[in-house]
This record gives sequence, structure tokens and C-alpha cells, in this order.
Amino acid sequence: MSKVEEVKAHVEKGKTKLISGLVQAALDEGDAAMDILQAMVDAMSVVGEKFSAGEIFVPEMLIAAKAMSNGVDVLKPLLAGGPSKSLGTCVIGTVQGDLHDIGKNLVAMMVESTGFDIVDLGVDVPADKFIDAVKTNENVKLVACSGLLTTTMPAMKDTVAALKSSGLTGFKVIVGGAPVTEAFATEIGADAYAPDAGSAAVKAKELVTAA
Ligand code: B1M
Repeated sequence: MSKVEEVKAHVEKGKTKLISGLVQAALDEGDAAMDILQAMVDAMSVVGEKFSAGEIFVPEMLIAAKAMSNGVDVLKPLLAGGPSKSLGTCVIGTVQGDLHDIGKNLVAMMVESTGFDIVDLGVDVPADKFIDAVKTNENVKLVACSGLLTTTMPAMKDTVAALKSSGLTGFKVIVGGAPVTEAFATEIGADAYAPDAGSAAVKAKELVTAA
């Protein structure tokens, strides 16, 4: 089994203590950081499938998520190096009612690497907290909302509506997360949608530089 395959298997099994060493070993063997990241993302898909099939439960999902986060910590310096000139501030969070943060953290990391300063509001973020962050932070050019549950898509819709009717200006809104589609993003009035962290970073830069 290659080191990357080992990383994937260990995330699936939630081997939180071993994963940092394995990721480092994969890097040392010459595997690319993006390939190791993709292996961990694939592992989380397997975890999700096992959860859907009733083979594992919430605690196992949680431990796998912790293992992936530990692995991402090792990769972060390699993935997040970026330009020093700021494109502005990006306020990011997972919408109210939703506790999933791995995808949101990856988006934050990639958006940061294109030149944004990040204000990360965490998970379960109500609309008014997004609005407060736009008011209280300097030079906010982008608000990024993540959501992983179909049940929290209405919260995403409410957040975008609240931001758009707040009277605040000078920023764009980007949304994403597994159940979110381009059509949904358009329907709720977001300025952009991205399916993954890499394209979120590209869209973020386009939105701000085109404004
Ligand atoms: Co949850 N969970 N979970 N879970 N969980 C899912 C999402 C689920 C698909 C699993 C399944 O049933 N197969 C399912 C949702 C079904 C649905 O709504 N359609 C589900 C469920 C049901 C639940 C609970 C309700 C379970 C329960 O309690 N019965 C519960 C809800 C809790 C809550 O939020 N209120 C729950 C809880 C949890 C844990 C807390 C245990 C844990 C999260 C821990 C954490 O995040 N720290 C967890 C996990 C780990 C998952 C799975 C297995 C993995 C999620 C993940 O991290 N993926 C997930 C199954 C799956 O995704 N296949 C599942 C890896 C990550 C890199 O991908 O987050 O999709 P993702 O991010 C991607 C893109 O979506 C995109 O870019 C990222 C990277 O490229 N993206 C954006 C994300 N945000 C973006 C924002 C953007 C642009 C792109 O612009 C702003």
C-alpha cells in the first residue's frame, strides 16, 4: 500500500494520532500535498457512505473528521502560501444549525492563499453574526457561507437575504457545500457558487477584482 493509500485508510478508520506522521511520511516520499488532500477528501466520502448505510455512527464520523483535520494541519503550510498583497477581508462561516467545518476550513485556507485576510466565524453562525462581522471588520470584500446539510439550506438562504437587505455594501457573497448547487445559489441571490475549495478561491478573486 502506498503512503497516500495509507493516509486514506487511516482517515477512514479515524486514526487521529497516527495521521500527522503518515501525512509527513507521504510528503517525505515525494507525494504532492494536493494528492494527499484529495485522498483524505475521498476517505471522508467513504465515511459518509458508511454512515448512510448504517455501518458507522456519528462518533465514528467525528473521529474521522478529527483525523482529517490533523492531516490538513500538516499540509496547511504547503497549501496556504500566497501573495502578500491583500485583496481585502473574507468573512467565512458555516451557516446556522450546521456543525460541519472541514470543507469550510479548506475553503478558508485556499481563499487565504489567493490573498484575502480571513475572519473565520466558525460553525453554526446565525445571519446577524455574519452581518456584525461585515460591520466590525475592515475592508470586507467577501462573505463566504458554507453548508453541508439539506436541512440548513434554508439558513443559507436567510443569511444571504439578510446580508443583501442589510444596507451594507462593498462586498460579494459566495456560497457552497455538498448540497448547494449553482441553481440554488442563483435562486437565493448569492453572487457566486463554487463546488470545491480550489474553485472557491478562483471565484473569490474574480469577484473582487471584477468589482
Ligand atoms: Co455529517 N452529514 N452529520 N457529520 N457528515 C454529512 C454531510 C452527510 C452527507 C452524511 C451522510 O448521510 N452520508 C449527511 C447530510 C445529509 C444531507 O443533509 N443531505 C450528514 C448528517 C445527516 C449529519 C447529522 C445530521 C448526523 C446525525 O446527527 N444524525 C449531523 C448533523 C450535525 C449538524 O451539523 N447539526 C452530522 C454530524 C457530523 C459530525 C459532527 C459527526 C461530522 C462533522 C465534523 C466536522 O466537520 N468537524 C460529520 C461528518 C464528518 C460528515 C461527512 C462524513 C464528511 C464531511 C466532510 O468533512 N467532508 C459527510 C459525508 C460526506 O461529505 N460525504 C457528512 C470532507 C470535506 C472536505 O468535504 O465538507 O463537502 P465538504 O467540503 C467540500 C465542498 O462541499 C466544498 O468544498 C469543500 C472541499 O473541496 N465546500 C464549499 C464546502 N463549503 C464550501 C463553501 C464554498 C464553496 C465550496 O463557498 C463559500
